Amino acid sequence: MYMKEQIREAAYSLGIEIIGFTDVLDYSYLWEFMYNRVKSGYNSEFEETDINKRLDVRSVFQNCRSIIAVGLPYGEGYRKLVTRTKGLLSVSSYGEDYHKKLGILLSNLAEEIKKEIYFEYKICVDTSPLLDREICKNAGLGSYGKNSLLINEKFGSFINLGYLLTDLDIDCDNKINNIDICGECNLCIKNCPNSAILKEGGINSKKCISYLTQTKNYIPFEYRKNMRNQIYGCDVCQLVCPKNIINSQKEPSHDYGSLLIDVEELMLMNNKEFTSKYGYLAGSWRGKNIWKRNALITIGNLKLDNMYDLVENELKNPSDMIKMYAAWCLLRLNKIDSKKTLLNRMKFENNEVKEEYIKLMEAEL
Ligand code: B12
Ligand code: SF4
Ligand code: SF4
Repeated sequence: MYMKEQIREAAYSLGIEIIGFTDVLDYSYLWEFMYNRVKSGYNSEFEETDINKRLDVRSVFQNCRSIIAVGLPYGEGYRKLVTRTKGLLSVSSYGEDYHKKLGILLSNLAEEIKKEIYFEYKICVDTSPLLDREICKNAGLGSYGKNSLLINEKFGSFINLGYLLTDLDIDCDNKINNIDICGECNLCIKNCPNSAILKEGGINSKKCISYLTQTKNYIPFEYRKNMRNQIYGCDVCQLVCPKNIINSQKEPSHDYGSLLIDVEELMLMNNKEFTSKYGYLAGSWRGKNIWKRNALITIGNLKLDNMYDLVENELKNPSDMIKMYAAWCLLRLNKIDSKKTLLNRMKFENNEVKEEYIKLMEAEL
């Protein structure tokens, strides 16, 4: 049997500081929880809809016998950036896409192990149907907070998760226990801008700002204000969490200034310019138009009046989605002028856009 201490050493030599092992492959103990979550509408469209697939590791790698889980810390020393004029990306999207970074680390780890023993494996980082956090929790990487993040004792919750599904027999320390690490604290619940965190812990994804910045679905008016200037993701429930003090007290490992987004420049970018400037970021996966929609929400929320004309131009955008959010933004910037403009534009629009303009003009925004 290839020993986990040898694997740990190989991992440390590659700079992997958070590592654990589990051979729990059957997660059907979560079936009812997952079913009720979908029934309550708390799931997001980014998830596999077949619950059984999500709960059986062998649906992804049939010969799986054990899992080597790792955490990659990010955002060292990050403190929230304050701005009155710019958009903001969450710190998880700073620098090179973590899917790529973790994928390379896991592949290097597998190569190291292969020097000792031949084995088969599959790399999973974020995009598999499996429950990354539950697997990593069972591997001992951390415990859940009420905000639903997996919190590591030494590094807090600013860690991304990935793992190797392997056909190795490893002597694992399994932990299917849920330790309460929050106690009476409820800072994340109190501070969540859109009240997405449930009283009992866990989140309603449909209300989470991180979800709203990524979804292509329609965003209800009442949620748009709470999105403030977020262009991608949200960090609030992690930044207020006392378990992350450890992180905020560190010296910043980078200048995080590139998380501030010039919304005027973003509004004027074509697809090629967007890909060349932001394509390497994890947060760019939804493409330019979703960022542009979020920029319109930001301009409306920050009341950037100087951009009125630029936004008005977007009423001629070929995308109905952009037109509708431009209309919302204009009404936030100048209700009287924009109402006249929208009424004039009605004759050029299809029924869906017209109906939205009417709804917007009648709403208290
Ligand atoms: C879909 C998805 C989202 C959705 C839904 C998130 C969610 N909470 O489910 C949205 C778009 C909202 C999202 C947002 C974010 N995400 Co996301 N996301 C995923 C994805 C692809 C699936 C998550 C999933 O299956 N959720 C389903 C259910 C089962 O999870 P759940 O409702 O939270 O329930 C579990 C726990 O919360 C807990 N629980 C439930 N109730 C209670 C009650 C109490 C009291 C406690 C203590 C625990 C607890 O037990 C449940 C069973 O495991 C995973 C990658 C993956 N394949 O797993 C990444 C993943 C969860 N996301 C990640 C990250 C980093 C984020 C963001 C921080 C990004 C950002 N900065 O904006 C935010 C954080 C939002 C938050 N508070 O969770 C990381 C989490 C790392 C970590 N340390 O936990 C993951 C693991 C990606 C990765 N591989 O690194 N994400
Ligand atoms: S990521 Fe933001 S919106 Fe989502 S649960 Fe955390 S604080 Fe709330
Ligand atoms: S803020 Fe408090 S309640 Fe929320 S996850 Fe952190 S410790 Fe738990």
